[in-house]
Amino acid sequence: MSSGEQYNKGGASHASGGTSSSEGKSGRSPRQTKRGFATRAIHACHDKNDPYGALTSPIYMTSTFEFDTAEQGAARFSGEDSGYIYTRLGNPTLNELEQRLANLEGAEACLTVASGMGAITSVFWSFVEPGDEILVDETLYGCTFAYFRHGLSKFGIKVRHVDMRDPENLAREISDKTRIVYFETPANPNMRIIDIRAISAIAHGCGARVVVDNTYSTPYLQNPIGLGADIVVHSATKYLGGHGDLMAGVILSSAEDMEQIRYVGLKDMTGAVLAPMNAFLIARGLKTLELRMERHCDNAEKIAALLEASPEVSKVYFPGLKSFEQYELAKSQMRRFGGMIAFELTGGHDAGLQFLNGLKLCKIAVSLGDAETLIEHPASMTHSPYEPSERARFGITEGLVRISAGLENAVDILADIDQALSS
Ligand code: 4LM
Repeated sequence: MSSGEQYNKGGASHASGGTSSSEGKSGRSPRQTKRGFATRAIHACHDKNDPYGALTSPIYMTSTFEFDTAEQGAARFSGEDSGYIYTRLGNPTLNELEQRLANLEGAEACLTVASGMGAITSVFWSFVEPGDEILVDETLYGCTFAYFRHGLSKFGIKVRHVDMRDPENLAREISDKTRIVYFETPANPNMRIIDIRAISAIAHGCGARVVVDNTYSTPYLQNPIGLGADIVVHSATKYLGGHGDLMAGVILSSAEDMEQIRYVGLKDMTGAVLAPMNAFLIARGLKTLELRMERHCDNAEKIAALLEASPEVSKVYFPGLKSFEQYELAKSQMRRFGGMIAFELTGGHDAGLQFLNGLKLCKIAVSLGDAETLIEHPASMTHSPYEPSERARFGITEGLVRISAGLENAVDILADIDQALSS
């Protein structure tokens, strides 16, 4: 990490919109301790060693690295020489991005991988063994749920679901067999908020690691490690890439845990290595992350207000609404409320599908965090890996519609949603 670029250990308060706290008080910045989020997302950990002084770091499109001598090759394998060996173990393009992401998320170490699922599976294969137990929240992205329910459980790992909205539920269920406590906050698709501080305190009391999927918030809105979590994962396919043109995942943790995740989870177990071209595209996406997140948040707030006022809508799930039952908790750990909204129509499931088919501008598509507003029906799409009875039990209703607010002009998104609702 380059000098002056310190870890951010804060929670919701980190993103100062480009000013450090000292700057805020004095109006000047004589001795800035931590640069603003956008500045770090553009500059942090830039590798200045390019022979031509390229402002944008080159893409190292190479799978392997040449050794000067056989002895040097052996020394790299034994760890005596820290140079590169093979891109599955490390690559300069990935390395620069990883250092920048660690800076933004307030972590000691980062690993970029081929997809969000690659990130989640690389973490679990690093730390669980047959006979272990993991406790996971009830509401998860559908394929994450499928990995736990149908994947890990086949290998003798006990997976139990706990409604983590109430930390007392975790306190009742956790035991010394629990290796990992896992959740998303806000959770996909129904926006449940989990108290990162409270859950981490309980899990650590029993020696379990806390893994948080921070995809919905990005490091701009929420920093789980600063709130007590041990490991953060992201689907960088979403806001971090930001343009709907790549698949990628990110893992952040202590340097010690990352040794295990990189050299066991990624190297030997999943092989889910990120392509250098995609690392370059994520680094490009990061330069506008703050700008984009502000716009996603603005648009989502306007969409949520429109939905809340609509007679066709029976319930809106958006943590930025005062009527949202976990509004205060969301405010205490997120800087703003993000770009994701879920809602139910009074007409239920059929009205939901009719609404989707009535859209003219917004796209009917899964995924999230793109420039385009994306709208989908979780029960039949992203959350179809849940059995209908599991969806009912875990609060993923059949009529739920999910919106990823895009970057278009709000007036156009609102007009499209309004006409689709009245149709
Ligand atoms: C979707 N989501 O919801 P990759 N974690 C979270 C996610 O939402 C996703 C992943 C991990 C959606 C994909 C179709 C909270 C994905 C998995 O898709 O493997 O990069 O991320 O629409």
